[in-house]
Amino acid sequence: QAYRVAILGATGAVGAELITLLEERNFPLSTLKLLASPRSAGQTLTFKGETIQVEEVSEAAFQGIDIVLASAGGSVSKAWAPKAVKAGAVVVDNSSAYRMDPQVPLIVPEVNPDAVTQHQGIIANPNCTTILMNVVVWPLHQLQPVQRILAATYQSASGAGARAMEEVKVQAQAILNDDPPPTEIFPYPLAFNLFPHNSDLNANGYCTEEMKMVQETRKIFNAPDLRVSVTCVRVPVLRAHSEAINLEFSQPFPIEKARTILQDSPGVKLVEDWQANYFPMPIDASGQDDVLVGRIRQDISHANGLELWLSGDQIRKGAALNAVQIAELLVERQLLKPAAVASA
Ligand code: 2RA
Repeated sequence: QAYRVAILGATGAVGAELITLLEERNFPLSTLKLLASPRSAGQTLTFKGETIQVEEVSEAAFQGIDIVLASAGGSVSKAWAPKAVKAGAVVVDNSSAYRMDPQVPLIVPEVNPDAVTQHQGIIANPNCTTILMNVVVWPLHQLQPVQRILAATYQSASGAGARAMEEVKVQAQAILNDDPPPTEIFPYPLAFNLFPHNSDLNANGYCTEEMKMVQETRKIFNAPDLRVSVTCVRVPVLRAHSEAINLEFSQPFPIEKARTILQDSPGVKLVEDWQANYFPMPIDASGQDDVLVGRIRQDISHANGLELWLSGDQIRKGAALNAVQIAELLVERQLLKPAAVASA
């Protein structure tokens, strides 16, 4: 069987990766519709050698579509996802609009694939940093439940979109020319600099990006009381996020056991060469499906603590690949007709 697929937000960085992945993974589709805002409509993109014109999103555009892969921001998803569901499609939404809605499954296929059966038309793709962390922590959590997670992120420009990636290059060139770096997308120069993630600050002092990692991990792990604390930082890397993670268990977690588990875990690649001091780096993670993890070591400050370091492609596993894997789950489990139509 082949499905009729639409990508909403086709002209963005994640949209481009969705097109690549549908082609690369030979997703069983009969038609691919590319949708975007009026500003981007009319552009042409290529899928399997065929030129497709990007259409303006509209209610009519969802007629006859089975799956919508949406990556056009929260307000676009809020406006259009219910309409797509009403038209009979299942929406895999990459925005934060529905992630914490109790009616909406939030899925990392390596962690909680069975949640897909609960969908009522919309399935949420978690935040990039959550996905990367969850793929690595979950297999360890299966052996010994983690009690507390402390993380710091090193987030690349790609997390803010294609224009942000371009901005860093322009800033770098300007600085090398002794000119002031332009700032349009980012609030401050990112080239040769870094800054705490500039998402909205909450009353507790954490920014929204940090709270996403806390709340989404609890939902995905089905561990509402899990203690998680995160500091998110934007760094002048073009693509692929990195994270330093400290895990606290209720008893010591043998390092060799952690290595063996991670070596055998889906979606994870162990990258450790202690002699060469070679560990995961964003340039190696870019373009890869697996999250690279390494530098696994005993926390010298806590007998039950483990330290690890990861790099993962934010556009791929942190967004587009995870969404396509969810769509593949829907196909495998024959769940493409929504159990109930979400209200508009
Ligand atoms: C970032 N993609 O890196 C994320 C936003 N949630 O900023």
